[in-house]
Amino acid sequence: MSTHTVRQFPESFVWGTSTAAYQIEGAVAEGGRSPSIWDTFAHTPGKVHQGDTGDRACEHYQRFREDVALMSELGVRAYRFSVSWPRVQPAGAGPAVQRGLDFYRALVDELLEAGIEPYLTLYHWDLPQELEDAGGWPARNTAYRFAEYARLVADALGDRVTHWTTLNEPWCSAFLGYGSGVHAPGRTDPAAALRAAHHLNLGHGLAARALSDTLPSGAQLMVSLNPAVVRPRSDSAADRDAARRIDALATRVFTGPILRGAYDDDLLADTASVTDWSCVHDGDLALIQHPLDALGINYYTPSLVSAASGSPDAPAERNDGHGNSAHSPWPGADGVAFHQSPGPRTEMGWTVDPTGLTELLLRFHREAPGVPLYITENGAAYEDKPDAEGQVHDPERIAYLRGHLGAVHRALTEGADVRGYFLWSLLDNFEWAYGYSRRFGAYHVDFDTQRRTPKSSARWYGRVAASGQVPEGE
Ligand code: GBH
Repeated sequence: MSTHTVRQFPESFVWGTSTAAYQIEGAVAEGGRSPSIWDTFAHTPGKVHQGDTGDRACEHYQRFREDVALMSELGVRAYRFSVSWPRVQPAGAGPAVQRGLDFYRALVDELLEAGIEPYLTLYHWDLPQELEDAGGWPARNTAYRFAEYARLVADALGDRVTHWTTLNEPWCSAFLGYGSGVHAPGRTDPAAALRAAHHLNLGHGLAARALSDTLPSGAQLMVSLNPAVVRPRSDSAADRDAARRIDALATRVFTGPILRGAYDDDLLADTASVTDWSCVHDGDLALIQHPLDALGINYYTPSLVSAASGSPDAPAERNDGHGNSAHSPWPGADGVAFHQSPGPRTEMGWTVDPTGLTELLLRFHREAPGVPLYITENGAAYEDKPDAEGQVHDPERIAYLRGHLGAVHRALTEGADVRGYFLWSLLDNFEWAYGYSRRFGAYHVDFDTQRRTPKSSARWYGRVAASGQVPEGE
């Protein structure tokens, strides 16, 4: 008999894993798929670590049955994946390509047969290149195109998918894509980044309406955000103001319109020198504030900020992974410096701090009353080298997961309505600008042989999913 304390999760709690199309599928020229902005970006020299691309990735397009079998072996009952827009609607307009829809129908059927509930995300950053050429997210038309695409997918899969997410982390699409340029399409125009943020919000609202019109009753509509946990470095008024600014630009620029139907006054004032917000038309905010059935939260690490003036840490020349970069992803917040939070770090350099996850869940329990919450991504990158026997031991990842699941449990006991947890990620995959150099998977992938090997964390997570219990230490 173990004497360890055990945290018991509700019977109905959903345990899953998460992926995204460009990060795992490969097969970029199969089935009539056209290039997305990530194909273009990854094939542009100097944009992605060592010139890595998603051309093959995990070959999930060919190996999806094997990957569903991995999930069965793991014992998880839910899978969050994204649909590749250029696979389904290559030009970003016009009719759907049947072969593209067929792939996702086959994937969904394979999941349902295995007793795994599909959680479908419509947009995880792979905009059809043709739409970028027409202006991308800074152009209003992209929001309308997104809603049209949402309707195509809902028409095709609405009879078998219950859980629908419009966007994944629109912050990254807007501010890393058009502000700092470290993500596709690699533009560095602060005003364009803010317009992109508004058009992503509008796209969410229009798509939410299209989904509500199309899907059968009982469907669940959500959006996944990466709200920041921003901590001021000191209690000074200047540092607290820096934290307020980043909270506005990271989180409230989305939750304001989506949850409350308004952009907050402090955000509008902070960004007034960058944009006049004339991209917000009459009626937009009412559309964006479409009722949500659930809110998805992605959490990895908190941010530590201070007022830049008099700070000993000069802003970094290049992106340093914390928010300091040559081109800032924070338009209108030039006076803010980012710092390394104290504590152990993952291979991304991100500080391990589970308390941030409890804070976020309790915050949205307050700010989105009555809206169930899911952690749609959480996880960690570690080195994960196979040993002589080919086994991958990753005790750090187990510790990370144990800590963060403890944080979820704490939020539950304090009243937050948290319904599920999706581990990022099922597989090691294409980690965006880091290419294949960072591994987040429960399964190790050898990118030469495509061999998948469960890490020790996979077995640990499988036991948690099967029992609904998180042991405090082992
Ligand atoms: C998620 O994004 C993605 O949804 C997923 O596809 C990805 O693989 C996973 O996490 C792991 O990275 O230095 O100012 O640029 C992560 C999102 C990571 C958001 C780091 C902001 C740093 C801010 N973020 N981040 S900055």
